[in-house]
Amino acid sequence: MRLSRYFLPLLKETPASAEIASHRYMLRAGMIKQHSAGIYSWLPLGFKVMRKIEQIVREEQNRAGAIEMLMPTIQGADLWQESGRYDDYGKEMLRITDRAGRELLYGPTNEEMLTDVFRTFVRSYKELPQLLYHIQWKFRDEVRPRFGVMRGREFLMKDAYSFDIDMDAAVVSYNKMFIAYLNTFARMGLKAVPMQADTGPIGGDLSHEFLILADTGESEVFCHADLVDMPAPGLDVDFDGDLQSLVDERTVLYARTDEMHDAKAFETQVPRSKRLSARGIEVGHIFCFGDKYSKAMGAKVMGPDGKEHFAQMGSYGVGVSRLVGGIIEASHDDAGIIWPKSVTPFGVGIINLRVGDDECDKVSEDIYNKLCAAGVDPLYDDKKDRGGVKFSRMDLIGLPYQIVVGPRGLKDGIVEIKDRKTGERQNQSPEAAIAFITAQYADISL
Ligand code: 5CA
Repeated sequence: MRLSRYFLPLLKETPASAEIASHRYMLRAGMIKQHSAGIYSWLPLGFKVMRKIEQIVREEQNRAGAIEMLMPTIQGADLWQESGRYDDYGKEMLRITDRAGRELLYGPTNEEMLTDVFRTFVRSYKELPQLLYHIQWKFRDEVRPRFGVMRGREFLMKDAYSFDIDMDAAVVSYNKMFIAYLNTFARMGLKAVPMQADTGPIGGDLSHEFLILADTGESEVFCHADLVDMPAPGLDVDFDGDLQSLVDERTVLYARTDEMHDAKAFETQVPRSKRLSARGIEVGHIFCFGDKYSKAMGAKVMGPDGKEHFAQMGSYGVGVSRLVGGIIEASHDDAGIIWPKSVTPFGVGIINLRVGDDECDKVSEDIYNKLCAAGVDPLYDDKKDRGGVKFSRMDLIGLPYQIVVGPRGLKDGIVEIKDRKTGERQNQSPEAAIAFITAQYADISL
């Protein structure tokens, strides 16, 4: 993409309303535009990142055996009356009436709707387990939408739902999502810690929140420090095998959000030097709530014993749009965002320091064309701005690498490569720079 043709409305001033780095940088880097509290347009740069996050989530759901579908954003009130949650949800639910006077709502989650799909089509234990997901917009009329996309009112969520014949089988499904989540967040460069969590209006006893630690996080968390650096299980996990030991390894140490925190247990179970109390951003939340919805809504299957059983269910959410902000909270500096390679909106920025100079234009165009052909998706700054403006703009939007093409270097046949994260610079021939950048993305699909 040529910057001169892109839509990248950068802000010079930091908007006063933005309290945390991710919100500030998302506004300044032209990623989002607010329309009303907690409701945003995703401008091209922000949208590109969100799509990449969504794709990683999708790939890891699929790897775990979940199947993608799509349910509507607008739901009928009747299903929620059946489950008993129509009143429970209170003012957080956006209620709508259609022209026929029918009560509708903008879905805050989809347990009821998928339970309805399930009870319509599934009759026998032989069709179980089922693990279905969609990636769809949600609306929650939050009391305090804030921190940009972190606590929005309209937000994009991946939500999966599992149906099993009994509780043991439901835990097998739960474990699949538990492991898939760790791999998902690790692919985005995040260290997400699973913590015992409160289940709130979703319900059930078995539940984990996945939190990334950040001072600006809304949740207060307490955990054993060793959990933070525990490596993700890895993409070669056999999701048809027994995952219990992998889950146990990551749940045996103390890790709880403040609602579940027990100061005594924390002290007795965790040595003083390992006690970590911090703030965190909740990027995922998984629940196993058994027959809460299947019982209320009559979702039954015939079991091997010839009797009817209520499906045992779980639901599993990832905050896709929240992750865009979460990743920035975890990875930025004073100059701007630092994207991990896996979610960067463009693979590399090419800065032409003297647009209009024959040699600079020729070399920049050549690098641009070759990197496009190599599938690295470069952003070429071909605008006629001063060097300083170009450097700070490229630092702000945070692409992992920059290639700087200037008249002085070209006299010696070199361009400069800058690593955005480390600030390291190296001089290379244009061909070597192309090869270097291409190699950095060899195992990442952009
Ligand atoms: N039905 C369950 C699982 S599918 C559910 O709704 N869980 S949840 O309420 O915990 O939401 C799942 C994830 O969505 C959260 O972990 C969080 O990352 C994200 N999320 C929740 N509320 C918001 C919000 N207001 N803005 C942005 N993301 C949100």
